[in-house]
Amino acid sequence: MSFADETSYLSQDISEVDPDIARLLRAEAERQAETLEMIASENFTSHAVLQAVGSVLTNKYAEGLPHRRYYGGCEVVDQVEDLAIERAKQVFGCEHVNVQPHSGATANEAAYQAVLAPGDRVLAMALAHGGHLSHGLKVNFSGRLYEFHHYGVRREDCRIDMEQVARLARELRPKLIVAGASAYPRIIDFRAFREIADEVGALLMVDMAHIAGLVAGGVHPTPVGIADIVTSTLHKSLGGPRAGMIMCRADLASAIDRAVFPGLQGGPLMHVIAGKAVAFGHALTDEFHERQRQVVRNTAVLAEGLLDGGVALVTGGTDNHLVLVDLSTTELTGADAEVRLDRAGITVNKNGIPFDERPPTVTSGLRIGTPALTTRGLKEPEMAEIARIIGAALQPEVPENDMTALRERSRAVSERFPLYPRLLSGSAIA
Ligand code: DSN
Repeated sequence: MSFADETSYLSQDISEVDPDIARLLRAEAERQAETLEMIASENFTSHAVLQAVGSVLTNKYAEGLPHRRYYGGCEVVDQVEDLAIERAKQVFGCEHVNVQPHSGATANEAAYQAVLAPGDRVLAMALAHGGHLSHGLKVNFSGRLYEFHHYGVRREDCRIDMEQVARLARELRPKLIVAGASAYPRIIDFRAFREIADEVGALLMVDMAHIAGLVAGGVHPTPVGIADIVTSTLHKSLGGPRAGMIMCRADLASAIDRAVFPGLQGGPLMHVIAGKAVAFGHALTDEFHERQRQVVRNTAVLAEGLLDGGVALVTGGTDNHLVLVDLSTTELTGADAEVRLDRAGITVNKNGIPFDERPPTVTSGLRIGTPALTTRGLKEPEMAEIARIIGAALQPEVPENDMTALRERSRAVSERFPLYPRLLSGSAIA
């Protein structure tokens, strides 16, 4: 191939141009297919979304908003972004949406920038109790720029302590209250947050990244219409491309739009916005709604099976897409347990639990979610089998032979639900 031969350079397959990366793409597709993916914030996006994200739209600069761009040649991508916006509004019933944030963290950053000045006071859920690092962790931009204070969960039942939220809100008079979590297994009462925000004259923002799919599917109460601003990612329970979005009341629209661009980002990722449009299209289907109901049923069966197997759960169960395993009374740490399950063919992440005495790199918890496997087609019987595998893998001592047998059982489950067969049967991935 001559580099000067543009046609050849442009049209060559990745397996010819870059066999190293091609091999790694295939290896990752095989890893995803051959293991049981239970990281609560992950999902499998559709082939159609992968096609949109891998499209020529990656070539296009489109700074600005549809029909008000700073570049020529935007007539096609304007239609793509219009469709993403229209569909997002249909899915969530929001007054305004900006579909340009690259990620959940940048969506949050833009939302703060739209309504706060540096140093303003914010009340949000503590990361150690299930919040998120962009909700004011000291080493995160949010904790450095704004004066964050944190509420948490009650010691006795690990549910969000709404009395503490109200008390802190009255004492601190924050400009913004943030609700939303990355490791909380129960329904969040957005109306209760609204009442507190109204009482103290604060704005309410909900980061619904984890539960966006459940909200779109009608199996978790929506924060849209209750909160002033709702941020989200697309790639968690919603099952879209890796990216973020911001919804808000109509009167905050221009502040939000200006915070995203030019406040924070340059050119939007139009290929990803096309993937968002496809994902919102999926979310409007009956099949998607049924899948979200199945996510909740699957997690309930997983929780029941784990409890039956003697595995303790934070809050004693779940209402949503995840369970939080409590290892605080065992010798096994979250870090050990993550490795154990990895060896048993199940991918999860160690996670701090409320009032954890172990450091964040070790932890006393595991976060286990069902959205990815539900997308793959697994139902209650498979969840019951997975709960048995996890229960066996978390026993104090697991001989090597038993671990091998557990891995084979996981493999037997995954083999019955092929993942991306069209990709894996071809010579190239994507
Ligand atoms: N890292 C994500 C999660 O796993 O929940 C949150 O950004």
